[in-house]
Amino acid sequence: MAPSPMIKTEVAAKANGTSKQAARKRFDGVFETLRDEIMADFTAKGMPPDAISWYKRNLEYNTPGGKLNRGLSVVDTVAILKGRELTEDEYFKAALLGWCVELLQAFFLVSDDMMDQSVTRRGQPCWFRVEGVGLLAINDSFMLESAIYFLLKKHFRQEAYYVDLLDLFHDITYLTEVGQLLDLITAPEDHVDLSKFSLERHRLIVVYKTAYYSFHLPVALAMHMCGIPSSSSPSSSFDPYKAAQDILIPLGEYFQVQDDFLDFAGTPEQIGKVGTDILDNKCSWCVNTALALASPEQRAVLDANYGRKDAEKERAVKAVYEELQIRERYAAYEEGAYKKIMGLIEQIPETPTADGSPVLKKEVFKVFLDKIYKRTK
Ligand code: GPP
Ligand code: MG
Ligand code: MG
Ligand code: MG
Repeated sequence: MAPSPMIKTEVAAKANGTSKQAARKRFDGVFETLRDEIMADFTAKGMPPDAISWYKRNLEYNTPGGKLNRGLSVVDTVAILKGRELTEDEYFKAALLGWCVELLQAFFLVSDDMMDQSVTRRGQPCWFRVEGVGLLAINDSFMLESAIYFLLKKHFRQEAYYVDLLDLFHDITYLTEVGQLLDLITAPEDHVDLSKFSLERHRLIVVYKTAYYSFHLPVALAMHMCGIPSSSSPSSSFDPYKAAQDILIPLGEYFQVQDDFLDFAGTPEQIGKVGTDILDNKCSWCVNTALALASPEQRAVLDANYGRKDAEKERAVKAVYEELQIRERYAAYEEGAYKKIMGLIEQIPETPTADGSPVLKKEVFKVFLDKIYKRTK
């Protein structure tokens, strides 16, 4: 059974808000340190002032300023796995890994905005649209990616798990690029072909394009930092990284389905933006669910109106969604996803290992799930 939503008093909610703000401020402070380290190394290479100010502006324009959920979740996961407050050094290292996830995301978003010909990102013009940037943004995105490996080398080169961190970033970058490919060939902006869409295609795109880097990466980084070995003992076949992935990928899928649903059903006050998935020909959970259920007449309406930059046509698509009861179907999906993921979490063994090495905890995943269950923004 899903729990009833937690009732928060106004005071508790406010205290929560304040501590969230404080956590973000501390995390932001680490970014400034890291940016200064990157710039000090760059300057020491004999770079001229125009190059220094360019790279600094690239880092500052594209890395902070988002919701920072991915980066902060590395810190939160390390704290849960350690089961105590972090030392200053542990906090810094966890936050550094968090910022590496944010740099990876910055690299993806700068280039994705060029591929998607997007206009704004995080309330400001996309980097490639900034006066004087243009196609140079391609190189800037590469430099954001390189900053990850500079920071990992500087701070983790001596650790036994350094190579695991490198493998993880490389593997997940590749998987995300695979997802981007699937996304781009399934739903080109300028050519609507709904026969390419399906719920299976949607799942594949979401898992590769979003779930690996947003959900699996932060937790796996935290697990490496806490010294969790890939197999708990030579006699055990349990692999905690595989177990974590088996929960985090469905969790990421569920998260993206929520995002797609809210793009259709959320009010601008709730989600802080106006949904554009129908206008933009997105391979969204909503259209795929509608396609799977539509009568020939409804299918014809979808074919004629989806992905056209026209508010009247968008309304026609939304009317089909309502006829097909997308809201009720989403509520049923959400209950099913919650139960399935809870079931997976319950299977995580927490028994101490013979050699005393740290183990995975159910709480890591429960915190994630509780954060997103029934979210409306
Ligand atoms: C954003 O998806 C794209 C990614 C998160 C991955 C990009 C990967 C690369 C290898 C470049 P989107 O375009 O659907 O979302 P948004 O609406 O935020 O642009
Ligand atoms: Mg995009
Ligand atoms: Mg895209
Ligand atoms: Mg969306």
